[in-house]
Amino acid sequence: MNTSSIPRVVISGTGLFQPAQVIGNAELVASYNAYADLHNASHAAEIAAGTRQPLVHSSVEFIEKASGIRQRYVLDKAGVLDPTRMKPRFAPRADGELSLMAEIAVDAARQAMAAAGKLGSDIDGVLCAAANMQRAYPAMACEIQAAIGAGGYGFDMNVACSSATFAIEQAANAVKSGSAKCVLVVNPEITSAHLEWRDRDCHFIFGDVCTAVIVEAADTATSVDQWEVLGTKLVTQYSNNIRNNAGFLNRCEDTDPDARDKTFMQEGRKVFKEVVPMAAAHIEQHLHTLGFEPTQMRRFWLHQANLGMNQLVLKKLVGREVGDDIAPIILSEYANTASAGSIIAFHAHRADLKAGDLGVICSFGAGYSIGSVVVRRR
Ligand code: CO8
Repeated sequence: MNTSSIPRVVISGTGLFQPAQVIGNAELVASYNAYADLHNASHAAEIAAGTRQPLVHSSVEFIEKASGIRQRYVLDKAGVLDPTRMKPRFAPRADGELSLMAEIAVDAARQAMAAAGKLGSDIDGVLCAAANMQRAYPAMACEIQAAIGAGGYGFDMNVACSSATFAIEQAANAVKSGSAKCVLVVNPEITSAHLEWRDRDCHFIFGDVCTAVIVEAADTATSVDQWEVLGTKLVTQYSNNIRNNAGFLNRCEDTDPDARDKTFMQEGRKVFKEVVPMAAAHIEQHLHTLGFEPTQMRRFWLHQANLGMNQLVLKKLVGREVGDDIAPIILSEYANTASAGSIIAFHAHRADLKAGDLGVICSFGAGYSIGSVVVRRR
């Protein structure tokens, strides 16, 4: 292909759906501790005999010190906080109704479309990219495509916490190659349904949201808020340190569908240690291939898993401590929202940048997977 004919690609709008219900750390810990007390009471004889370890209480101080998370949005607070349930409760929907994942995706998508000045008929590619899908098929993306009146094609993709950045690369490549003109990337993250709320080590980590991004050719973009995609870079490196074994083979393996390995599991400390240097090196190498230094970046919209993790990545990159102005933190309010975290940061913290300002959107998580998107305000 003649490179001069490859279109420039822009992000021309973003959207964010956030649930109305919030769980603060104090009520989360109270619910977990009530669950632990109930669990210990019902296993009192084994605990007394020394054949079972009692569950230990969680603490707000630990959560805030270890992670920086203060609250999370969820689709169903009552089910999560019920110590006899410890998971959200969703009413089943008939096949003819809009599914829950599609419903929150359409909400975020409509916001992004309004911001970009696009109608459904302008969109000819829909990527539903998230850390888990509500069903195997038909693809969520096809349902979302129909609900917003888009044409073209849609497909689902899952790269855990890097689903959004990996999808932005696919969208940018589709526009560059001509297979689509205007792509909706949508990230419905219903993490509350695959988080293990009964595990003290991780019960505080995640929240529900949906983000959406419009990716199109610069010459079709009419939005006042355009971000040229200067480059994208993806990497994966296999690790079992973040894992969820729920899948379609479970019923054939005759395993317990409610066993601990069928929801989110991680070796958090190992992840922290291994991913920080990987992410910093990845961003640095990506910027170098584009002829930039990290210190030229006006803003870093990083994955939102842990406050300390982001501070360390930034320190490695720019050689000093940086504050919210360089690397905004949204996890204190939203917790970890899987692939949506860096997109929430980009959505909420870009209005003050000027034309020509540079920034990096970067995700890191299970896989391991890291995706970076370097943008410049037009
Ligand atoms: N309250 C009180 N004490 C606690 C609690 C608690 N809730 N939890 C653990 N402790 C105790 C531990 O038992 C331990 O005690 P001891 O020292 O006596 O053994 C002590 O506190 C320290 O525990 P840790 O070593 O586990 O604590 P850390 O300082 O490492 O902090 C974190 C734990 C916060 C989990 C931290 O390690 C972290 O954030 N790591 C990074 C993890 C990360 O980035 N993961 C990415 C996951 S996201 C992703 O990839 C997407 C997956 C798909 C989405 C899934 C949606 C559900």
